[in-house]
Amino acid sequence: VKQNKWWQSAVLYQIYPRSFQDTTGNGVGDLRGIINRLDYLEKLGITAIWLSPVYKSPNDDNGYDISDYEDIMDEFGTMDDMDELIEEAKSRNIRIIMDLVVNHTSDEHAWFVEAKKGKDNPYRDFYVWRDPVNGEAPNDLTSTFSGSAWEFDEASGQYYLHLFSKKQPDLNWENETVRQKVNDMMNFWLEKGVGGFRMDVIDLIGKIPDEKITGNGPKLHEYLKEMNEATFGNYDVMTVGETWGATPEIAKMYSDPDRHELSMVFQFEHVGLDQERGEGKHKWDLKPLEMKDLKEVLSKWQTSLGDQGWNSLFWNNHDLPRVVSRWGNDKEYRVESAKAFAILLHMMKGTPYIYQGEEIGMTNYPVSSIDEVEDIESVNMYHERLSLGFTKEEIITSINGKGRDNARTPMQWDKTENAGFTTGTPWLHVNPNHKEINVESALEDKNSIFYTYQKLIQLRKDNPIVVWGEYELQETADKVFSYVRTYENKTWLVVTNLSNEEQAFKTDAKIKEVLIENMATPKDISNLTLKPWQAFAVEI
Ligand code: TEU
Repeated sequence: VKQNKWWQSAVLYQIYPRSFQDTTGNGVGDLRGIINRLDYLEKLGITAIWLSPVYKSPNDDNGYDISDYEDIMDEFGTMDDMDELIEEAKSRNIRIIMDLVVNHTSDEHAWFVEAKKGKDNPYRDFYVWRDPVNGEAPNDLTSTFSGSAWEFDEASGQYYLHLFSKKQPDLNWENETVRQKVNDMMNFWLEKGVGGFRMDVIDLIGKIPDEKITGNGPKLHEYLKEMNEATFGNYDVMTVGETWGATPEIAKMYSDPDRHELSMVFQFEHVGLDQERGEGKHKWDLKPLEMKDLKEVLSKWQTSLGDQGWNSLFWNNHDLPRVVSRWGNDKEYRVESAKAFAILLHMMKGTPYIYQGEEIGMTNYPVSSIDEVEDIESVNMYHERLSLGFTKEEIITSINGKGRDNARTPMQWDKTENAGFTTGTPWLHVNPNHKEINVESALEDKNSIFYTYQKLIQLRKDNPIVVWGEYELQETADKVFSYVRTYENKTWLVVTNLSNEEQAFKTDAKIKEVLIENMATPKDISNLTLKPWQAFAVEI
C-alpha cells in the first residue's frame, strides 16, 4: 500500500446549502441551518462534508458562478457563520471540504468587471477573449448550457469564452497571474482549517479553445502539480477532482500518490450508461440502464487503479437524478431498492459520497411544465430543443429523467409544511412525498434507510477489509450484482438483486455472519431465489 490517508477510510456527505435548512425564513438554506443539523450528520456517522459553493454569487448557476471567493453569499450568512461551521464540525471530527470553482468566475467578479473595461485593462488577460472570425464567433465550441460558448462584447468588439452560462466567463489558466491568484485564495481557505477541496470541472483548466480542446488539455497536469505544491500539498487534506471524461488510465494521472496531484477523482462512466451513445447525443437522450453494463463498468474501476490511484464512489450529487428513482424502484420497492444500492456501493473499495436526502431515500420530483423548472441547464435545453423540433412532452420527459432540480428539492426534515426546510416560501418546490419520506420518520423507524446507511458507515469504520480488501465480481444472472472482498484471512460476499423480479443465485459459500441485509437472509444461501431488490453482505 503506497499511502494510508484519513480520506481513504472517510465517508463524505454532500450538502447543497441552498436546499438543506433555512433558518431565516427567506426560503433559501443557510450556514446556520447546517450548523443546527451537525448533530444529525454526526449520528449518521459521516466524517467529512463536501459543501457546494457558499461564496458570494449572483446565483445564475446557484453558486457555481462566484463573484467573491473570499466572502459568503448574502443568502447563506456571514464569514463568521462559516468560521463557526468549520469549528463546530471539527468538534465533531467532521471536516469541511470546500467546492473549488476556478474554471470560470461569475461575470460580476471584480476581475471580469475590470477585464470588460477594455483590451488594455490589466485584468483583460484573466479571461479568454478572441476577435470575430468572418464576423462570427471564433469557432463552434458550444456551452454545456446550450448555444455557443462565445459571447460577443459590443464595447470591445471581441468574444469571450464561457463553457457554461454567459454569466460564467472561463478564466485563462495560461495566465500565470490567474494561477497565482487562485493559489492565494486556496491558501486563504486552508489557513481557515478546511479539510480540502472538491474541484469543479477541473479537467477543463488545460483547455486550448483555438484548437477546440476542452477536457484533459496538455498543460492540465502541470497546473495541478503547481497548485499542489503551492497550496494543499502542504496540508493533510483531501482533494477530489470532477473529471467527466476520466478513464482509469487518466484517473491514475490525477491520483497516483507519486505524481503529487489530487487524492482522487469523480469519474462518470457509470453515470452515462442510461443515455444514447453517439454524435450529438446527450444525457437528455434516455435509454434504460443495462445492469450488466453497470457491473462491468464499476468492476473495471474497482480493479484497474491498484495502488496508483483511489476511487470515489457515488450514485448521486446536485447534478444527478436520485438513484432510487433513476435505477431503483421508487414506487413498490422504494425502501428495498434504496437499501440495495446503498449496500452495493458502500461495500466497495474507495471513498463513498452520500448526497443529502439519499440516506432517507428521497426521490425525483416530476414536473408537467417548464414553468415548474428552475435549473438553467434544463431551461436552456428546453428552448434549444423546442427550436430543433422536439415536442414539449419529449423534453419534459427528458427533464423528469435527468434534470438537476430532481436533486435540489429541499431536504425533507419532517412532515410539517415545507418539510421543516423553511417557514417561508421555498426557492424550489418541496416534494409532497415528504409526508412519508422525512428525517424525523426515518429516525423513529429502526428499519429505515437511514439506519442502513448508518450501519454501512460503521462497518467501514470497524473493518479494514472494506477500505483495503481486494474486489472480485461474481458470475451471476444479469440483474444480480454480486462481488467478493478479501483481506488477510477474511472474505465478505455481497449479493444484490437489482430488479423487480425474483432471481436465481447459487454459491458454495457458507455464511459465518450476516453483516447487513435489507430483508431476511436465509441461513443456507447455496441455492437461493432472491426476492425483488433483495440485498445482503455476509462474512463467509
Ligand atoms: O458540473 C459540471 C458539468 O458539466 C455538469 O453541469 C454536467 O455536465 C451537467 O450537469 C450534466 O450535463 C459542475 C457542477 O457540478 C455544476 O453544478 C455546475 O453547473 C457546472 O460544473 C459549472 O460550474
